[in-house]
Formats: sequence, structure tokens, C-alpha cells
Amino acid sequence: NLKLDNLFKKKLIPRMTCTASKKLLRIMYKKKTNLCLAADLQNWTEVLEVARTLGPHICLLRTHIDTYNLENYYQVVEFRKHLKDLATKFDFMIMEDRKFADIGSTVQRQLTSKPFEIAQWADMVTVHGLPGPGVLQCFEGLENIAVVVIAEMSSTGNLGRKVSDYKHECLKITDGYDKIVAGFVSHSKIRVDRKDTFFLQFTPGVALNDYTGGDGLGQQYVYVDDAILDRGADVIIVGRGILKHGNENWREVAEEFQRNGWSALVQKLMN
Ligand code: 5IU
Repeated sequence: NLKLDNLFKKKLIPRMTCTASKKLLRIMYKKKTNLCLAADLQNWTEVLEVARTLGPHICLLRTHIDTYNLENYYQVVEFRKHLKDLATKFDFMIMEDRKFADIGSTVQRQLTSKPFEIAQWADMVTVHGLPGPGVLQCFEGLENIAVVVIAEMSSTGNLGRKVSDYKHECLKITDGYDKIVAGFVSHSKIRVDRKDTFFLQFTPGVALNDYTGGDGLGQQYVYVDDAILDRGADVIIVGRGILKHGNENWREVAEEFQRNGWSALVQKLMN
């Protein structure tokens, strides 16, 4: 559809200053998906399996590399090599949800030190806004890695929702860092069309309409349409909504998230 093509290629993509978000938006448009898989599985081999199965349906794969039972540095290297190969093969990006929250000089070392060497393989990482702009400044010397600032978490009672202005302050610290910041994690609308910049909103805690309730540990879920149309998500982050099913059903469920997510995004952007 010509209107949608124009919207992505002439309006949205050129307005992004951050190389990673430009790339992500291109992938989303090409593959017709705004689904990010939260690859929360126990073993690194299972993470590779899910990446291989769902690669065609996702634009982004979100890792927690410290939870995959990687036993030594050589396994880490092997894991990230295979994951990168799959990302290239299926054309998706990788976001390590590390949630950095320290002073810049420490974050810089956390990004580069062994065994994980996050800066070498992640396209994006999450950071908390709590430390202030230093947490962004420390990315300036690093190439090929962008930042997603956590403005409002999905969990019950999270301070991003409770502390007035927290979300807005997270926005403010990104001023001057348009090249580094790909967007925000938020469970409610944080549309920040500052100057010429278009940031992406990533929203976790998303479920299909067959689901009600949380997970008993504070996670709160919203439906795909609510996440995108009411709460402003551009990219939906889904873990258990897919992974709680047996691996023979992963693809089918992911396709449903993909279809619903993409049609809601198109509806939102065309309005
Ligand atoms: N995640 C959240 N909420 C947040 C942030 C990250 O759920 O505010 I920041 C992560 C945690 C989990 C994934 O790895 O997103 C969501 O998983 P489920 O779809 O399984 O709830």
C-alpha cells in the first residue's frame, strides 16, 4: 500500500537520528512485524532454538544473557556467534535488557568486560534513567550500540508510574543524545516528537485476548491493541505469552502476535 510505504520511507525513517532505530524501523516495515521476543528460556541452546523458529516473525530479540546458564567464556562466545548469525539470516536485531543503572564510568566497564562483552554483540541495551545523563554519555565512544531508556516499567507499583515526573525526567536526560537513544521502554504513552526526532516506544507485559491476570510476581499484562492504540507502543515485547506454549506451538502463537501487532501499528500510524 502506497500510503504506508510513503509514511515509513518518507516520513518516519528519515526523521530518526539514531542509526539503530532507523534500521529497526526498516526491518519492521520489510517483515511486517513489531514483535520483540523476550527470549526468557533457561539454557542458551533453547534461546538459539527459539531464535531459529521465530526469526522470521520478529523484528527484535531481547536477551538476558546472564540467565542462560552459560558456564564459561567460550560458551558465551559460541552463543553470541550463533545468535548473531541467526540475526543476520532472519534479519532481526538484538536488545540486551541489562538495565544499566550506575555511573557512566562503571557502565562503560560493564558494557565491555568479560565474560559477556555486551557492547560487542548487542544492537541495543536498556538503561535506567536514574543515574542521569552520564549513563548515556558513556555510550558516546561506542559504535554500533544504541540505548533504550526505561521510563516506566510494567510491574505493579513501579516508581516510573508512581513518582510524578519520573517518566518526563527520563525524557529530559536524553536531550542531546538523539544519536544514541533509540527510544523508551514504557507501559503508557511517551510520545516524544522532540524537534525532528522520532523515538520508538517499546512496551512489555503484553498478552493475547485469551489471557487475564498477572504472573503472581508483579507483572501486569495488557492486550496487544491496548498496548499499541491506547498506550502508545510501537514495538511489543512478549515472552511468556509465546513461550508458555510447547515449542511445537511457538510459531503459531507468535504469528498471531505478529498479525495483531502489525495491524494495530498500521492503524495507529495512519491516523
Ligand atoms: N520487562 C518487563 N517489564 C518491564 C521491563 C522489562 O516485563 O518494565 I524494563 C521484561 C521482563 C521479561 C519480559 O523478561 O520483559 C516480559 O516477559 P513476559 O512477556 O513473559 O511477561
